This record gives sequence, C-alpha cells and structure tokens, in this order.
Amino acid sequence: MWRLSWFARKGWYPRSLERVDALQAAKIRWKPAMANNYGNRPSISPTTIVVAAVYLLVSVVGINWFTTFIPDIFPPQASAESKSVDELFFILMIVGGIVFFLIQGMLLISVIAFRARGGDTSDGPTYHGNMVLEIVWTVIPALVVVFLAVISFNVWSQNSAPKANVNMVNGASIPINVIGARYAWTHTYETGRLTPNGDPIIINSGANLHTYIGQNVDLTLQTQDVIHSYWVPAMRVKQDLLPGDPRQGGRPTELRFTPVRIEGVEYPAEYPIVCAELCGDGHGRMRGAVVVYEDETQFLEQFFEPAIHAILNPPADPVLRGEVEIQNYICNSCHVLDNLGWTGLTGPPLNGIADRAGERVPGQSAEEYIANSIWNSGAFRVPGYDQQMAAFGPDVVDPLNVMTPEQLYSIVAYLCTQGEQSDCDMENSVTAIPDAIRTVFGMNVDITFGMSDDDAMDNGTSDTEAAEEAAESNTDNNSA
Ligand code: HEC
Ligand SMILES: [Cu+2]
Repeated sequence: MWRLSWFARKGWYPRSLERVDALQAAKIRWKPAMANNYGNRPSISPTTIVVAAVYLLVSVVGINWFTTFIPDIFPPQASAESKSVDELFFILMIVGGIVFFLIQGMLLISVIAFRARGGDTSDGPTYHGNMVLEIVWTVIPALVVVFLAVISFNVWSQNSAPKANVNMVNGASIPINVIGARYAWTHTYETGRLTPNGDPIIINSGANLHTYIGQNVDLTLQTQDVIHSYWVPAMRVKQDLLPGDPRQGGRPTELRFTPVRIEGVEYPAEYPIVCAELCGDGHGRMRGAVVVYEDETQFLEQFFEPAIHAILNPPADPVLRGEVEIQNYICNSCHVLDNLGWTGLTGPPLNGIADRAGERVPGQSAEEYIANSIWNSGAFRVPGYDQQMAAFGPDVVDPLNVMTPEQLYSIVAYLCTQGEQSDCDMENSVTAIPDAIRTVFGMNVDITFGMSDDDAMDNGTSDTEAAEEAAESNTDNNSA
C-alpha cells in the first residue's frame, strides 16, 4: 500500500478516482490491525525462560563438543603456516556456531512458544520499527564481520608474504613451476644448469612436488586450459590457476609455504595435492603429492641429482628416450597408458596403440599414423572421440607443447613398443621412423640428438642403465 501511494504521489500512476478509492479502502482495512498492535504484545512466561536457559546450555556444550572433535578430522599440520590457519578456523567455527545456535534456537523457541492455538484464525499482531533492536542487530554483526575480516587478513598476509631464500638448491634459489591441465599436475624445476649442447636443464617431476623440511617453497602456477585450484590440505594452502595468454601458459599465480617437521613421521613423507576447482569429468583424478625430504642432503641424493644425471645422460636407444620424453608432456592428462600409470580419459587409451596404428588410415604406415596423430591430431578422427587433443609441434604457441622432430622420433619409437605384435618396423626403427617423419612433415631428424659424439658412437651401456633408472623413477612420480 505504501508503495502504491508513493508512486501515486510521484505522479507515476494516474490518480484516477478508482485508485484513490482503492487506497482509501486499504487504509481502512489496515487500521484494526494497527490498533491491535500494542495491546497484544506477548509477555515473557516462566516456560520461555526455562526453554531459553536449556537452549543456552545445549548450545555451549554443543559448540564445545564440536570444536574438540575437529582436530581428529584435520590432516597433520605439515607447514609453518598451518597453525595460524587452524586457529583462525577455530575462531570462525565458534563465532559461526554461536550465531547458528542463537538463530536456530530462537526460531525453535518461537515456533513452539508463539504457535497459533486451536481455533485461532486471526492474523498475528504486526510490529513496526524498534529502533534499539535495529541498531543492536546491525552494529553487533557489523563489528563481528569487521573483526573476522581483520584477523583473516592478518593470517593471509603473513602466510602469503614473499620470503627470502626460497627453493634453495646448493645455495641457489631456482624457479619451480606448476602446470595444471585437465587432468594432471606437472612440476618443473629450472635448475639453471645447461647440457653440453647448451640447452637448459629442466627437471620434470610429474605430479609430485619434491622439497625438504624448512625450505621456503615458492611456486609459480599456470593453467593450460580452465581454472584449477592447487590445494595441499596438510600445508593449509590453496591457490587458483587462472587462464590467460597461452604464450605465457595462462596468468601466473604464486603459492608459498614452508614444510615443518612432524614428530614421529618418517621422511621422505608424502602429502596429497588435490584440485579444488571442479574442472571437468576427470577432476577427481587430478591429484599429486608433496614429497618432503628430511633435509637438503636427502633431497639432493634421492631426487635432484638422479634427475639431473638422467637428463645429462640420455639413452642411445630411442625407445628409452621416448619413455622419458613422452612424460615431459601432458599426454597423461588425456590418455590411459598402463605402462606409465596414465589415467586420462579425454582421448582414446594408448594401451596397445602399436597394434592398431597400421590399420587406422589406409596407405599410412604405423609410424606415419602415430607421428601424424601427435603433430596433426585432427587428421584422423578416432571413433567415439572429439578432436580435443592439444597441438604439439615445432611451431606451436604454447611453450610446453613445443616438440622437435627429434623428440617426436623418440616418442613414436616408444609408442611403437606399446602392443603385442607391433605394426611398426621394429627391426629398422632408426630409419623407419625418421623416414615417416620426412614423408609426413618433410623434416629431417638428427638421430644422434642430445648425445656427444662418443655416446653416439659407442651406445654406452652405462648411459642406458642410467636412463632406464630415470625412466622408472619418472614413472613412479607420474603414477603416484
Ligand atoms: C587435451 C587432451 C589430449 C592431450 C593432452 C593429448 N591427447 Fe592424444 N588424443 C586426444 C584425443 C581427443 C584423441 C582423438 C583425436 C581424434 O580422434 O581426432 C587423441 C588421439 C591420439 C592418438 C591416436 C590414438 C588412436 O587410437 O588412434 C595418439 C597416438 C595420441 N593421441 C598421442 C598423444 C601424445 C603422444 C600426446 C602427448 C604428446 C597426446 N596424445 C596428448 C587427446 C589428447
Ligand atoms: Cu582441475
């Protein structure tokens, strides 16, 4: 009614006679209720007081019980940041609990104490404006919210502040990058060292982040596709990965934490990494682990040095190289390949791919088909799958997907071994695969790539062994 007359006063409705009459009539119908207003105020009965007291007791006991129960469902406090986060959580829990019990309790009391008795069909009394109440229930929640905002901001800014001496390896601070792609995590370490050929040595540790107690970790996170969220519950840290310019692999975000020792735990210890942003149907499989070593020595011995060694000593055998090489790409996020522990579902399973490759496209050899489906995946549509494969090749925009003809050669060589009776010409793979790449893409392959002349000549067994080890440890990382 108030609205109608307000609009009318503003002249937005024609003040027709009927409308004025209607307003008048409404006012008259309104009046008895207003008159009733003050005569009908309910008094506080002894029952109400008893109910309120019992309710208060129950809520205090309830909140207390609830907060003692919480630590049991929490993961261990594995980082320096976790204490303050948990304290904040307790405060939020208690404030939230009080508000919850207060409101729900009052609601319950009202429903019971002020219910309509049998035969009462009248409208309830109407109350208008209680200035004191309005001020109280505006000011108190406002103060509570400001208080929570201030303490939350304090915890957040302390925990996310840049630290000195991050990602220290042998006295140098090295960048560690995390790539999120549907549906896998990839961690890379820019070691700052070079191969004899002058290529930077970048360690790819797959789904696992390796670090050690007391080291300040500072990660740069980038996504290849949609928003993901990098969450390490035991470290009490979580950070979104944001899409952006693909040449930069998205818009980089940062995440910082420092692992601490937990008494009674044996190191290296593993703590799960989960994706906390629903990113598609494989979201639940987007997992990894933070592997925390006892100290820098253990970290260097068990992770860092073996990884560098494997990169510096690539195997002469293209199949072994391919096994290492293929794991430096995000193929695992879309394909199943049991031998490497891959679980991706966007693309067809690659188990036994060599047995099918020869028959996929008439006139195309198995080597040609596999090479073509990696660099030119849209050329043949596998029944039941969409053309959703990322572009790989020498000139693609995304730096993570750049693949030289040499890398393609070793990856095809590896995939040619994935089958019972491979369609590939296994006896002559050193010529058959480079020939296929030349036929399909017109490019020459340097089959000695990455090797010094000596290596290329003698096929040293020690190198092959080292690479086998590396391929194995890489597999462990990816499947963990
Ligand atoms: C974004 C998801 C995705 C990624 C990443 C991806 N693939 Fe694929 N892949 C697919 C899809 C989807 C198909 C089917 C394409 C089609 O039918 O057009 C496919 C097809 C293939 C095929 C042909 C399979 C067959 O049964 O004929 C091969 C081989 C292959 N991919 C290898 C790779 C390799 C090697 C990598 C990494 C360098 C890779 N893929 C990365 C999604 C992906
Ligand atoms: Cu995700």
